[in-house]
Amino acid sequence: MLLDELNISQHNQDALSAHKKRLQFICGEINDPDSIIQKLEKFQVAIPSWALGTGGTRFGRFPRGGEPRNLEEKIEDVGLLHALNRSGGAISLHIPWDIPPDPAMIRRLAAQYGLRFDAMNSNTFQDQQGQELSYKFGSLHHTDEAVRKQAIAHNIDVITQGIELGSESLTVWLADGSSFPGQVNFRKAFQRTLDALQEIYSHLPQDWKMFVEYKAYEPNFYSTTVGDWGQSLLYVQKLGPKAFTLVDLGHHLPNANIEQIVALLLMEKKLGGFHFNDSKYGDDDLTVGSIKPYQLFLVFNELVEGMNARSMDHALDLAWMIDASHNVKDPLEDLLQSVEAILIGYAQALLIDHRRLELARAENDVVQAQEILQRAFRTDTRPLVAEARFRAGAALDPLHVFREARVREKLVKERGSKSFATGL
Ligand code: PSV
Ligand code: MN
Repeated sequence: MLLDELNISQHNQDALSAHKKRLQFICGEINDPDSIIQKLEKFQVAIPSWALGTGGTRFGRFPRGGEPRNLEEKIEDVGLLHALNRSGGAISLHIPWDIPPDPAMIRRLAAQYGLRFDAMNSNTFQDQQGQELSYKFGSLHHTDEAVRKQAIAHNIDVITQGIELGSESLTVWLADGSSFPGQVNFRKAFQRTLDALQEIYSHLPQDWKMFVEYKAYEPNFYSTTVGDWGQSLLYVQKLGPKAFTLVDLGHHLPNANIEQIVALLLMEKKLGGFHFNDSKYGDDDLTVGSIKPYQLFLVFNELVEGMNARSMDHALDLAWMIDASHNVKDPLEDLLQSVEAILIGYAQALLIDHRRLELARAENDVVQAQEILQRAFRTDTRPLVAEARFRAGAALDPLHVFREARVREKLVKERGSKSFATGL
């Protein structure tokens, strides 16, 4: 089994003394490092089952081989990541890209790797083989009631599959929208979508949550029926207490102040979860923190401050997930980098002295407010993140172990150079 070949303890032994020196330095600089390390250890980010293969654009896709050929192998890959960093203890499925052949067996398999099932994702943005009616002109907002019914039935089916896996939430992302002015009546499209979401909501088990994810554009380019956080918030407020808005970092128009959106949704008790990624021009699903790490930090600042204000559990009360497309990197390496970036940003936010920040704000000391934020942002939190991993039995440097164990080469040998993962 590939997991046994990782040799994490040998690597940790070799890297330990250099790590301890770095850790000692930062521990001398900050307050209560232990409580930060404990929080980092607890924080888990779900890995999407559709991002374990190579992504692509409409111009092409360039896989490097060894991609998981079925759900079992996807679970194996997430298990591998989790063994390396002990921070990816959940997997999020997209139906029908990943229909569990035998839910009880799949649940047991995941548990063997220490994984649970995060949000279930429905898919009414593509037509599937054998599907009766097309989603070309939308699903829940469609003018034809029969199409809406088909999409509702699919979402209910996804909930049923999720119950068997032990998931506790459904994420609905709709591609519904229009590409040309005049194509849809905004008001009627909203109302039809709301009615359909209400129907789906009524099938949620008592302890389930429903996340309504918004996106500014793509695949439609003129309007999207759940296009921004305002529209998502309208839906979830009307739906009820089990419905929440989901923020995907890549789903905003350029320069949107995402941290402010997060702060207000959290205040309204309507922030449900997160899809982490990064982007430069649009929703290009790049590695978390690769383009705008300061934005990621500012988002975490609002999350930490907002969750503390409501005495929320950072690790458990919101759904954390990566949603990216790995076009030119090895997907597993990219996911390791993404989880690392999330933990670094979270750790930096935990360093912020919120009491002093509030004082600076009260005195309109803009310079001091910036100093406080940037002091935390410019602190190298990597030794804290590595220490949290080390305490959890994972690798001090997961990427190094991944490369040293020649994981990709072994996967290509085992699964072939032409294996193809379902997903993006
Ligand atoms: C849409 O762009 C999205 O962010 C949604 O979360 C989908 O479920 C996912 O990407 C995969 O297409
Ligand atoms: Mn998303």
